[in-house]
Amino acid sequence: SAENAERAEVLELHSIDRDSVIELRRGFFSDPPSLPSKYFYDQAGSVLFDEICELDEYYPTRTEASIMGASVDAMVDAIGPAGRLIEYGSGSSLKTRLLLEHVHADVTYVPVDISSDYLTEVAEGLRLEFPRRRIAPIAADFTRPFQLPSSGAGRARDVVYFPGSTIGNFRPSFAATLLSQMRNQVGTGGGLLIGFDLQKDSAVLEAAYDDRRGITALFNLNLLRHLNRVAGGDFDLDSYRHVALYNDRDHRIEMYLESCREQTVTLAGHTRTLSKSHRILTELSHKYTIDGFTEMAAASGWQREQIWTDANEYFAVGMFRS
Ligand code: AVJ
Repeated sequence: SAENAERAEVLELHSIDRDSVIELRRGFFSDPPSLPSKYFYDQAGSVLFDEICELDEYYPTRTEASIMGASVDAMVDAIGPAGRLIEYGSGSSLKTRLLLEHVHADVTYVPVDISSDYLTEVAEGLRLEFPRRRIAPIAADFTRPFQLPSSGAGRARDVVYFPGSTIGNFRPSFAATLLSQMRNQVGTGGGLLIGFDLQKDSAVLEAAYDDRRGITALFNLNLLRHLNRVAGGDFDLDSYRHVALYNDRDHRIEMYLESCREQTVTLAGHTRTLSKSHRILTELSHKYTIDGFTEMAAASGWQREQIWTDANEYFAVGMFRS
């Protein structure tokens, strides 16, 4: 019935929290409109992202994995007999398992993720795979301040692990805020092991974010399907096209969904008009130089200890100390 449909809609709208509704409205009902990248990762989006990682054009995942594979011993030495290895974001990846296989036996692994269901699943899987390792998940949105349980007296240092160049998705000012938050969490002497993507030929970058098979386009459009489901959206998926451009001045890939016609859209209880060719910003992916990233980290209280990169210098993994 209409009443049930309405009740379901209200429920759906409440399947994201109040802060997220406010954040959505603030982004979508301003100009230019934007939508938060975190909505890429529903179940379908996570599957599409895994497919992206396998694409010929998408170099970051395999390059980072090969850097980690080549230098895992040095990384594990740099981590030391840490108190905790705190991973910001999921934690089911190949890179995580590589580290868990090699780090000191007493290290506790602390995955931090916004989705507590996903976190439980990941933790269960890892406990089966690494029965002797302590695994202590924390359900939290790492883009907001959150508390780590105290590590207890006499524990070795904590190290934050932040792979995947996820740091690149944030504007440099907010990336610096996150780096400071991490610095405060681990305290003096703590560590940061972080992956970041490097500046390179714009044709290589644009191909990585606009692949021939159109998987990245599906990934981008899926964000609208997700918002239709959880935030009362009525996006018509057929009337947007995927756009990925390298912005040379700000050193970043910008992903958009471009409206193919004039249309009105409702989201989170409000309605707006999009004109033909109007672009909705869905993702930024910043590309750094090693020196530029080191400077940003230093300004947030991190001293560079070591940088590992690949032969093409496409990607970098850095170890920093606070
Ligand atoms: C997982 C956020 C690092 O920015 O390269 C891949 C996401 N977007 N293709 C990136 C993404 C389009 C990816 N990160």
